[in-house]
Amino acid sequence: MAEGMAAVRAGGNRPSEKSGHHPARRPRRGVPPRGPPLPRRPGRKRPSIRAKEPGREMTRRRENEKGIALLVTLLILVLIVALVYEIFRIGARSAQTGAYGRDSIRCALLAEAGTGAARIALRQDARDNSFDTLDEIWSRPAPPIELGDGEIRVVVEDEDRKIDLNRIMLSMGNAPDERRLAIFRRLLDTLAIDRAVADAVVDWLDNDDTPRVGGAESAYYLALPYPYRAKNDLFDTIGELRLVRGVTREAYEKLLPFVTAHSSGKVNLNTAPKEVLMSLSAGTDLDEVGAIDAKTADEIIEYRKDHPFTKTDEINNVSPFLRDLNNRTLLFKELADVRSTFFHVRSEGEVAGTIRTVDAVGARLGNEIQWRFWRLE
Ligand SMILES: [Ca+2]
Ligand SMILES: [Ca+2]
Repeated sequence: MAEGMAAVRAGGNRPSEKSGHHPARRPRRGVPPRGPPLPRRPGRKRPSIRAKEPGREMTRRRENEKGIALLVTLLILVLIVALVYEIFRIGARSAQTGAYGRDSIRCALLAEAGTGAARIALRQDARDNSFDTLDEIWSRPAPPIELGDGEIRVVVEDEDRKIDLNRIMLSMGNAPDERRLAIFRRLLDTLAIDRAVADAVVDWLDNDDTPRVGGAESAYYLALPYPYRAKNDLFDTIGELRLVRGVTREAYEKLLPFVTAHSSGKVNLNTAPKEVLMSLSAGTDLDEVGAIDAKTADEIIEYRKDHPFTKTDEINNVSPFLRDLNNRTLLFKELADVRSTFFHVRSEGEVAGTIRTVDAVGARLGNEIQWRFWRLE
């Protein structure tokens, strides 16, 4: 404001100086110059009235000067009004920005508080039992938490209900685990997505630059309009899938509920959706004893509603086919579990229409939650 006033004063001084008759100033239009008259332009006569009536000329000059003074005053007024308006406008805008910033910080704090609530629920659940189902303190849909004029909305989902794309690669990073690759292929079949996506994912993960049949390495990605290299390493977030050849927006949205980049590597039989359960019977198991089809997956889902699995062998109770599959293969022992280790927490804080979200993945180890991924949106 002090600056504004200084500007007003400075702006006000300049025109008044102009109105003073400083000898060095250039003559302005309409203001007769002092000193000797300017040479006349050839062929142009001055009005004879000026020569004949010097008294009236003086009066006009004074009137002219008065008119200019009035103009200058008006100009100063316009300037002051413009400046006041500008100061008011900037003030109003910064007041708005301040309110937004304050709400934004409060929203972020609320969202963070939501992750704290999720952490407490997950720790409590670990004390309650050693299996994880869709009907527990962390997994039941939680109502919004009202806090003052703010609101927190938290959704917790275990990542172990999904297929871990990073586990497709063997630990040396140079070859896929064929059984896990077959599981992913089966998921692609179920979702009606081109199987070649599985080969492109393997190329994305493996540390060589030799493309598989149907896959893609840097040579392919570098020829794209916006070129980039194949990662040749594990996924940090599942969003990276969008960079992989063949993963269109449509394919990505289909895959999103069923794939993860952070899990124990074992699918939780208590929480896995139908599409994931149907993928589990891939690979050699398929040739030997048949596949978990849609009907068998439905039987598992129906059974676990009343009888949550407390150990994987309880799959034997669901149907003779599943007992046979379990006894003849190591499928459930090696690739399935009844508990979850990784949890995705999405916590929204809202104040007066402003929303901030924490998107996080935590690993529950014993009774503690370690955040492995954390993003404030
Ligand atoms: Ca539990
Ligand atoms: Ca590669």
